[in-house]
Amino acid sequence: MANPLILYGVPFSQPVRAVMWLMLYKHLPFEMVLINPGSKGDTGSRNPAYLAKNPGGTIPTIEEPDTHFVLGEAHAIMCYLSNKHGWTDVYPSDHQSRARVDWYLHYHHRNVRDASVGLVAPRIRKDLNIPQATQQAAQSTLTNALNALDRGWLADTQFLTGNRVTLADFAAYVEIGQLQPCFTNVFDLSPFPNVERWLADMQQIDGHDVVHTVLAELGDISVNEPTMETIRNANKNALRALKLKLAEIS
Ligand SMILES: N[C@@H](CCC(=O)N[C@@H](CS)C(=O)NCC(=O)O)C(=O)O
Repeated sequence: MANPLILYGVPFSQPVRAVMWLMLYKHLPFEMVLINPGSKGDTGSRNPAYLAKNPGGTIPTIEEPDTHFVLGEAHAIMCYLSNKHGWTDVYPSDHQSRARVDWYLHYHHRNVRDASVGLVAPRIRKDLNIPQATQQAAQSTLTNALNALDRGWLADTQFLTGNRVTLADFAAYVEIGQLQPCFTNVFDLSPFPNVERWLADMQQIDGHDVVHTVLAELGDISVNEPTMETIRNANKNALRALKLKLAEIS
């Protein structure tokens, strides 16, 4: 049997969660190797050993132990795995349907991803010292993106690109989902009813609860910001939950 794929990252990272969720959803066994974003330590994303794998120093990265193939960027990873394993349910083979998924995946980076920049990272990644003006700009970009999702992408379909869940939905949910009252509770999503309906549907998708253990553990951070110890424990408990799930699917 081939050695399982390695996923470098931490469960708290949004793009890491997107990749984790896809692999759990498709029952692809993997091993998670902890890499702390922003750290220069032995297990840090800015350590030379990790930078040799991913020069940008970001998580996630995957590595195939048998071929030594290494790949960074969550969306590139999700597309690669879908192509490799023929997962055409989540990444359709029809050119136009696939192009719509790609459309969202490209759109995501400077739009929906700002949920983390504007609302979550400032409370969790104090080391980044994200300026107030950047946070405000990111919140305004996020609001525009939520309007686009609510009035456009999700106006007539159950999921972002149609009536089946695709890579686009995994990528979007890990950003928007983290804001909900059941998790960090840092943004009012009630002005976006189609987004709220979609969030509820995404919660029913296999793997959701395991992947979001870290957020359930962290709880509401809207009033009191979590300590480093709380964040570490949330990641630890999430890893424990992940290991149990992986033992089930391996
Ligand atoms: N576009 C990248 C974004 C990855 C990213 O920003 N990851 C963060 C953690 S959520 C990171 O690794 N940051 C490194 C740092 O803070 O030095 C992807 O989707 O993989």
